[in-house]
Amino acid sequence: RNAAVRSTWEEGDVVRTLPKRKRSSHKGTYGKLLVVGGSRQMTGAITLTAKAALRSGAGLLTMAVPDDIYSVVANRVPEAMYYPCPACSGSFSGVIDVSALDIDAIAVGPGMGRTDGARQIVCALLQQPVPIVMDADALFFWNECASLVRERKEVTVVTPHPGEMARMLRLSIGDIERDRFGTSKRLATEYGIYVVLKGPYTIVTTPDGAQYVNTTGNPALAKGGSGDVLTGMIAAFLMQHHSAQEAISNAVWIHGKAADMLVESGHSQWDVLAGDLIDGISSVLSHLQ
Ligand code: NPW
Ligand code: AMP
Ligand code: MG
Repeated sequence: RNAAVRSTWEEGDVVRTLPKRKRSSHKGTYGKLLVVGGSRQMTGAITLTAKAALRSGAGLLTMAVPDDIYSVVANRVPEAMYYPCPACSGSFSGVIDVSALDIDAIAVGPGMGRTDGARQIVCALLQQPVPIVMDADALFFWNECASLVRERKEVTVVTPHPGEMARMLRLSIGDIERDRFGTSKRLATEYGIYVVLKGPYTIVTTPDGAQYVNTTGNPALAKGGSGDVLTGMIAAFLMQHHSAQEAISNAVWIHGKAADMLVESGHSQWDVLAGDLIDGISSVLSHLQ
């Protein structure tokens, strides 16, 4: 497949590319993920990201959250380990030193807030030599951290909704919606990154400009927290696939399919919660098995 490719990503592609769990494996086989985010105003987002990553097969997960929301978050995700950010009162401040942590990938941004400390942490994480998924408030700092992205050798994934994409490119939301393919391709090829432009028919664009359009999902996803779930799924899948494009496209497809299966089995498009999507991951994965 080359840079001219523009195609849909379908169930057959997911079945073909989703890695099997090996009999001779252990938790380290499936990757050690660090998720960074949360603030006093938004304790749920990073919880959703973490749970979605675990439901998507991540082997080990560490959550870095501000010190004073640690107990709330830790109560909700017993499977995670914690790196409470010291002296982070309410939101991130100062730099956390993650260089000593043994990690295979990073997801950063959900519920993080937009403080100066958050910006410093995003910039510091971009210098870690592991794949990174930037979402939500991490994207708010795009223009300040973008030069660091160019220097990265490992996979970088950004997952903007049209509002975030508009801010990143200093365009209007209308400009993005009128040219979803063109604006995605420009960002992906200019920085050598994977761009996931969300919305109905989410587009995944690779650093060489190939584009894959998702075919699942419905307006049940139009509710706070849906994107935070997707971030955890993408990060977990990056650690378990050889191809970043396949990892990202599979996560996006399964995320949409979870919403589709929920509305086909007892839920309506009104009542689905982001947390239900996490349970929905189980239904999709067992359906694919
Ligand atoms: P409008 O005004 O709604 O029409 P922001 P965010 C626009 C956390 N969360 N198509 C939107 O337009 C996140 O993780 C925490 C077009 C507005 O202009 C982040 O950390 C939760 N336009 C933080 O909140 C649950 C669209 O973009 C702007 C669009 C802020 O994230 C909720 C808003 O973007 C949430 O996930 C679309 N599809 N979508 C929790 N439980 O802890 C959005 N816009 O200001 O970057 O804010 O996405 O709300
Ligand atoms: P966020 O705005 O970051 O919470 O992300 C929203 C998620 O829900 C993304 O994965 C979107 O693609 C998805 N989504 C939102 N609205 C719709 C819709 N009307 N149809 C399909 N997917 C949607
Ligand atoms: Mg979001």
